Amino acid sequence: MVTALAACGGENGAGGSQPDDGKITLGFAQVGAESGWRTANTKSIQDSAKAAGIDLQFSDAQQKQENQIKAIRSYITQKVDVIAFSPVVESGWDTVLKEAKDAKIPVILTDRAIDSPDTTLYKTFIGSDFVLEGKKAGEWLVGEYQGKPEPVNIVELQGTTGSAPANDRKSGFADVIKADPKFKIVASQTGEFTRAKGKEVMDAFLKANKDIDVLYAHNDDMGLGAIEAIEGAGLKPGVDIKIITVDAVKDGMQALADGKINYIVECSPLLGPQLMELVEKVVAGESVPERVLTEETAFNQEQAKAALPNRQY
Ligand code: GYE
Repeated sequence: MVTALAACGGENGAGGSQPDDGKITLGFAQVGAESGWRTANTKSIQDSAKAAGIDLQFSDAQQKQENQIKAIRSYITQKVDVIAFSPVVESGWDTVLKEAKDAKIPVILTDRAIDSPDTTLYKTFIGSDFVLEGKKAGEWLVGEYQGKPEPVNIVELQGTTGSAPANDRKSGFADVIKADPKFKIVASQTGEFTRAKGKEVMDAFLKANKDIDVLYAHNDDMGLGAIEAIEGAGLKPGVDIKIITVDAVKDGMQALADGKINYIVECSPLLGPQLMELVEKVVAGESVPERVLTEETAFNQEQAKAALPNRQY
């Protein structure tokens, strides 16, 4: 419940003044609807805004930074109380975020980080540790091939070029597997976090590389697209080619339980409730931590079977 009173009477979002009507307006600039993760994330944000009595202005940028910048500018013009967004790429946000700062509208980064050294441009960042996710993927692989000296040929489907999860999942994974030269990334390309592109790029990987042992996909959707390509080439996903993905959305977990994926590192999209708490605190002028981390785990095939019946997304 928002307990703001008209008596506070301040200007919108000056980082401590309550909106005049007692109802907080949040402008949220979403990346798009590229994956199952994103759909679950959007639902979580919409549901929890409703539950918290927050007026949500929502926009979908269709994976384009220019659209996100336009949406943020329109939230500034509308004088919303708080702006939150999930930056499609890491770079290029300083100008628009300075505009928000000048308008005294607090900004919360949600899900993905930006690379600006100026941390006064936003109040807090809530989301996962993507480097750690990449490391978990690498550690599973190292364990899986322990005691086997033969070369392991890996293909990698990267997320959206320039996005925090693509950069970090790549580097975390690379950091762990570099300890043993038998692990070789023979091809690595973006599949834009979508099923369609995951399939298309995996098709090309299969044509260009005779001997692929492992696929590492930066999300479930690209992995699921790649499974279609692998089956189309007459190979058995999960057996002829081992598959590691990130997210753990239902469709991914089902493929894991069915033996078509071998390991999934979880990345929770359910950021809505925590985001709304942060929004309320920021509007009330309370201090918030600079970084809010999401708690996550990872699943093998047996664990996926056990977790599936209660999976929310
Ligand atoms: O892993 C992917 C989505 O930013 C964590 O974006 C998110 C990623 C997620 O499209 O499926």
